[in-house]
Amino acid sequence: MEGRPAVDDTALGREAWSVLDANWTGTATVPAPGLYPHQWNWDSTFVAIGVGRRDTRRAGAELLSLLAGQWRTGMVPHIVFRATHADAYFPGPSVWCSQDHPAAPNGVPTSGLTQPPLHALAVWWIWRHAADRDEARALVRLLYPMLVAQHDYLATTRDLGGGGLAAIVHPWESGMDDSPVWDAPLDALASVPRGYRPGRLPGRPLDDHDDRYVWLALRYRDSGYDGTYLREDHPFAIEDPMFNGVWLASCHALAELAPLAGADPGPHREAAERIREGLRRLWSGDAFHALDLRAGRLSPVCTVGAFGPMLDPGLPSDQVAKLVSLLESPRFMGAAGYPVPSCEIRATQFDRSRYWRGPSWVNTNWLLRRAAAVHGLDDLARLLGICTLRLVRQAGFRECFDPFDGSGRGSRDFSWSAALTLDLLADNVDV
Ligand code: 9WN
Repeated sequence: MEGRPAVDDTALGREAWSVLDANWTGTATVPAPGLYPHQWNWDSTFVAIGVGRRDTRRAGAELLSLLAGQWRTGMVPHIVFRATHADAYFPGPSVWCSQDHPAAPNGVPTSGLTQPPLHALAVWWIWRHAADRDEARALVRLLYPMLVAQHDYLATTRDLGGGGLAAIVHPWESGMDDSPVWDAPLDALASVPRGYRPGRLPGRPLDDHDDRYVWLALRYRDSGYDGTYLREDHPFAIEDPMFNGVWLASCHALAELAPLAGADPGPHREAAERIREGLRRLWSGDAFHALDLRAGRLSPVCTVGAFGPMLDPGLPSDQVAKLVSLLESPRFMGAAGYPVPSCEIRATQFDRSRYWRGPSWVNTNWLLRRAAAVHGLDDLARLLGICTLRLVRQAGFRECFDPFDGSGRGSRDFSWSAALTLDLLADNVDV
């Protein structure tokens, strides 16, 4: 365990703000200095959720800067690059070649993939907590059409399975990049040449998968980021329960926001119903599992993604009960000193130190806390909040944490860990 004194709430909040200020580029917040020098999609959304508790304007600036990278298809890219640091991260702008695509924004280099659509939920969160309602209302009005375009893109171009869910076409789109859920679909890819990116990052997953990540991204790029190619030829297409659970929550949020923008909430409620119906295919009897559309089967591995659909307030109560019992069992929280492990502990793929294969993360804890609150599970929500604050108090704003002893893993001064700490502190979860 790294030495770090426990700090009181005021000091912890101050430390969180100083991390966020240090990671602020003037227009956006990078996830971590050094390792991730650009703007990432769901990272910035979590940042907006946290900073919005005190500063609506800065939360809005964060989201607007991300949405400056939105493609005319509605797709919100997973990375918006800073031209000044073009070569500081691989794969960078010269690999994605967004500038060659007619739907990409002019002068804003981006990746060609997306990440979990948490944005509408974040905007609703900012609205709900804003001190200055006029400012927040103006922000909602400005962002609403962009959010609608994003949701339309997911509902059309990404409904590859035809059942109302959005498919991810690359592990990076899940945000849980190295999850063991992607192992089998990656292994199933036909003969991927080696050497795209030898020795990408220390401590990252199976080397062979690095080549597969890049190969997959290049195949999509070389199709011209084409929706028909995705539907008919792309070899990786997965309906992920966390991605779709987040999307469903964002549909509910858009329904709440629509009247503020003078729009009809009805279509967002209908979209939420369609996703809820689609998620039924991902239910195995005790949890939600990712559905590999190419192999036609559910992933046998159970991860933190299994709980994503709990973000839906309309999830049937028997499914909620089963998910809570799984979450509290020794497969997840019950055997972890510092929940929630990103992969179930009894899985052969579980690894307490490797990204998304075991460590606990502040952002997924936040999502599960929200899911618990949505179902009135106040004790569970409180426990998740307390445990998360204990992690950052003891180990700092690390990227992720060992679920058994709470020691920090990955980058230091990680933005979403700092920002979501601010959100938890604002809720007084310790009290
Ligand atoms: C690829 C920035 C991102 C997070 C992801 C996390 C990691 C990138 C990487 O870092 O992904 O997008 O280099 O592996 O897995 O959740 O958004 O913090």
